[in-house]
Amino acid sequence: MSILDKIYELTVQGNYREIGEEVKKAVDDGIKIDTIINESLSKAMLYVGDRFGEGELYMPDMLLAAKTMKTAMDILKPLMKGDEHISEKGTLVIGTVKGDLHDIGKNLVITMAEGQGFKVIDLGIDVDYGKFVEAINEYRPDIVAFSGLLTTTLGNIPDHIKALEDAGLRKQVILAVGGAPVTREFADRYGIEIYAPDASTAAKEFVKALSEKK
Ligand code: B1M
Repeated sequence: MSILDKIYELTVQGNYREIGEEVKKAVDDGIKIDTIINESLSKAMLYVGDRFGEGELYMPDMLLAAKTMKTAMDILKPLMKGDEHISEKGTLVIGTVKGDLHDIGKNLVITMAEGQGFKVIDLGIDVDYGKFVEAINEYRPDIVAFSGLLTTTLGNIPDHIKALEDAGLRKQVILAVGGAPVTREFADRYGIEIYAPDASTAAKEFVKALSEKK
């Protein structure tokens, strides 16, 4: 079994005790961090979610898989930040939308954006409308990103945008959105400038949007 397959299997099994050792081995073998995240960790989470959706796995399985992914990311994240040639490109404010507690994908977006040299303000999960407004006033970000994993709470995104409009802040920022159920059509419907299906694309789109702005 390849090391990437092993990491995938350990994540599916929720084996947070052994994942660290394998991830370190993969890094020592020269496997790119992006590859470990995209080919093993993210794919494993997708698999676990699908089995959960089909009733074959249960909530504790999802929690263990999430804990395993977090253990792996705690090892990978500092290695990504170690890139010394990176300079601060801009400021990003990001949060998971109101009513939604999922944060693994958001945290990956943060890791990738930081890797591209962004200063990131993480508002956390289940973020209230006013919190984005406060953060824009305080940090004057270039980009504000919403992460949404639940179809039920995606409907809160227009209310997040309305809160920005009411505060007169909408035009001051570039908006971005992502998360498993989000589509380009969804972003277009609400005039959100950036849609990204995954964390690497998100970071690339952030860089592109800033270079077009300047
Ligand atoms: Co939840 N959950 N969950 N869950 N969970 C999903 C999302 C689900 C699809 C599982 C399923 O049924 N198949 C389903 C949603 C169905 C739907 O609405 N369509 C679901 C459900 C139903 C629920 C609960 C309601 C379950 C219950 O209580 N009955 C509950 C809701 C709680 C709440 O939020 N109010 C719940 C709870 C949980 C846990 C707490 C157990 C745990 C979250 C732990 C945590 O986040 N700290 C959890 C998990 C782990 C999942 C799955 C299995 C994995 C999510 C994940 O971390 N994926 C998930 C199944 C799935 O997604 N297929 C599921 C890995 C991560 C790397 O991917 O988050 O998609 P993702 O992020 C990607 C992209 O989407 C993108 O980049 C990331 C990296 O490439 N991206 C962005 C994300 N945000 C972005 C922002 C951007 C750009 C890109 O900005 C520009």
